[in-house]
Amino acid sequence: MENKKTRLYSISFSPWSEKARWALDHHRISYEEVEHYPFAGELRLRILLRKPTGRVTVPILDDRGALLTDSFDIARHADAVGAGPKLFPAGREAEVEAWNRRSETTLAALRAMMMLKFVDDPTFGRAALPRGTPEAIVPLLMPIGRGAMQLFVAKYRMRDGAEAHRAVAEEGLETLDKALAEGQKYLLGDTFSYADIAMALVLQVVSPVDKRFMPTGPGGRAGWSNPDLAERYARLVKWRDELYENHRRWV
Ligand SMILES: N[C@@H](CCC(=O)N[C@@H](CS)C(=O)NCC(=O)O)C(=O)O
Repeated sequence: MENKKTRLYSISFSPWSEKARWALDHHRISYEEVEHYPFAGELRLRILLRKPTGRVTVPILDDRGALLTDSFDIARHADAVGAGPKLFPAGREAEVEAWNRRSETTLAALRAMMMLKFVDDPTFGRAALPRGTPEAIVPLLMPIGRGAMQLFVAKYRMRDGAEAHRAVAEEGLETLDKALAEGQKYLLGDTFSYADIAMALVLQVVSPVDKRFMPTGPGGRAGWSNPDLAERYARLVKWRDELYENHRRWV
């Protein structure tokens, strides 16, 4: 009688959603994707999670009633129920988890830098408006778009320690750069793992991956790129591109 589908609530262009999607696709797990719209979609998530207050985020996996509310938990679940080679190789779970923590802090810092740039620079004021908003009404809607971005900045407390974001981002990228210094393909050395997925997605906010693999978010490539970091860590961007070519071909 259980014929509910597995559903992934996600944002098509969000690195966190892509981490979960990649793990699910790696294991050939079939699921239906439900696009989440920040703010507009929040009530639906609160009802799904029965969580009236506190922060709710995507990705969320609803595997026929079992709810997983973090990309890392979704990846672990995919590894447990899926068919592909393990993304959390036996005995190396702690290493993968440490890389995921690094991914979270680095990504949060890079996202905060990007959002603060959007909020403070009027040329990105339209980034929060839906694609296809008619040009004629863009000027009228700009203040609403800007207001939405300010709420987003507040939700994730991005102004807290605003000066520290860059240092945190650089530290994360530097650690990744050192770990790959010998030119190895994978963070665990010999095998592709969730550590690679988690750290590859950090680079989405340094230099977005080719749009064959995932769409670039509002603000476009210019908004999502960080030219000086992309230049300094060009080797990492290349590493990420190769990972996509070799391990994300069936999207
Ligand atoms: N630790 C969480 C973080 C997820 C997260 O920050 N999600 C953001 C991605 S932009 C989100 O849901 N934003 C939409 C919103 O806040 O409505 C995970 O890995 O799943």
